[in-house]
Amino acid sequence: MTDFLWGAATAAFQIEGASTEDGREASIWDVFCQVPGAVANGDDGTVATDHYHRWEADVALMAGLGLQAYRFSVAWPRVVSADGTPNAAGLDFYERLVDGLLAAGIEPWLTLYHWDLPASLPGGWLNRATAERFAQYALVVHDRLGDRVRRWTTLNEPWCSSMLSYGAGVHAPGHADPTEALTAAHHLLLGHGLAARALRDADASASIGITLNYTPAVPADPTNPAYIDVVRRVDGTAHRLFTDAVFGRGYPADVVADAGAAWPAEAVRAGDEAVIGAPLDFLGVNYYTTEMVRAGVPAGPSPHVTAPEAEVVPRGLPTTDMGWEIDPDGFARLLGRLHDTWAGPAGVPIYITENGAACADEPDADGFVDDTDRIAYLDAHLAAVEEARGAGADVRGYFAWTLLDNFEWAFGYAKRFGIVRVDEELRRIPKASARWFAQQIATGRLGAPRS
Ligand code: GBH
Repeated sequence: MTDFLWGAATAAFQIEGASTEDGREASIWDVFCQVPGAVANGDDGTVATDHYHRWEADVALMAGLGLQAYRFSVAWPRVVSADGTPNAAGLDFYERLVDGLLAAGIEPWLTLYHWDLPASLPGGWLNRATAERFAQYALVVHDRLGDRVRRWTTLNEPWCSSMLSYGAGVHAPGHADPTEALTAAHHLLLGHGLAARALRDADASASIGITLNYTPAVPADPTNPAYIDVVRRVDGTAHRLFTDAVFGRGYPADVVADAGAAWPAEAVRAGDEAVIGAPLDFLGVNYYTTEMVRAGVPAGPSPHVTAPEAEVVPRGLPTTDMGWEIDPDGFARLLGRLHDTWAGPAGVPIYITENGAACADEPDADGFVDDTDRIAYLDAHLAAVEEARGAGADVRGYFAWTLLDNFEWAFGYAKRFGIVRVDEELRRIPKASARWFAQQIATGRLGAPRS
């Protein structure tokens, strides 16, 4: 298949390590990892997979798998200092990486923000100035790499860096306040719009996108109006708030109304929504699962700031090692919806920028993991992509999450999403899924047709 791009994805904080080297400053995740109880086992990102030192071997590994593209993120605190000056040594690292990828025939897909905000920025995403700093940072990276990197993603999953970070308190910086969550969401989206515009002005031929995460909700009882309404509100803040905004439609009126007094009316200034709706060249989609929900009783801080009573009802579907239910049909339906509602009308193609599974990997005596469960997950979800394409969705590529076992945020190193195992000595050992994925790429086959 010639019109389909195959790759794997990672994120800086999850793999790089070298957290104080070559002038890298602290990110909010370095700080959060120090909070007792914030991250499983007290894990942190100081070493991670040591990709900062092993990038060359990692690029060779990617080439061996036949990856056509590699999605990685730049660590903002590595390349811009607290006073705003570019850090040449940090930029050198990404230049080496990009040059190495290009030499190996692998297209670099660069994400500017995958959650590792410089800890020095006052107020973090609660401060409007951070959106402006983000656009300046985008230009610093573009100045160095714009002649070689054609694919630019502003943000990874702003829902997570607002709702999980400022609403539910489970991601850095660990706040739990609905207004803060919505304020952070607005400033993230404003940063996206400002950076997209700055990159476009600097480079008319750059391809610019954003990656959003989607966890479709379905009602536990489709005849219960209260459940249908809770699904509408979950979908409102999790999906429509972000997708409508980046496709130039402004914030959905029902979400603003549902937020009520929690809506950050002062933060949202005249003209902001137009900035956020800057034209896009692609939509990145991250998908892992769907959730059946009902209206329950609010129990502590919720990422669903306009639906705190949303309660997940297990359907009895098989789950991954995260406890997330496996639902490839939900993926096919989601892609149809995204194409029909947003991407298609805007003439914007979709790329799957993350999809994958955490599995309870059991290495054999040689350290090899025969992860048939991960293969089954990837196969079923690739088949869902094929199905959605057959139904007309313009999906042009798929990045497996993730290349290497890595730092899984609040779960530390306890959860393994890699198609390549990273052992205690940080050795890379391709799992059965890596071999399988390499075969899929070689044959260009998306997946077995499903009955
Ligand atoms: C992505 O986040 C991240 O981009 C990536 O860095 C991360 O390693 C990867 O996924 C795996 O987690 O949370 O139980 O309510 C995905 C975040 C996952 C958030 C699914 C919503 C719904 C189930 N999303 N989750 S739950």
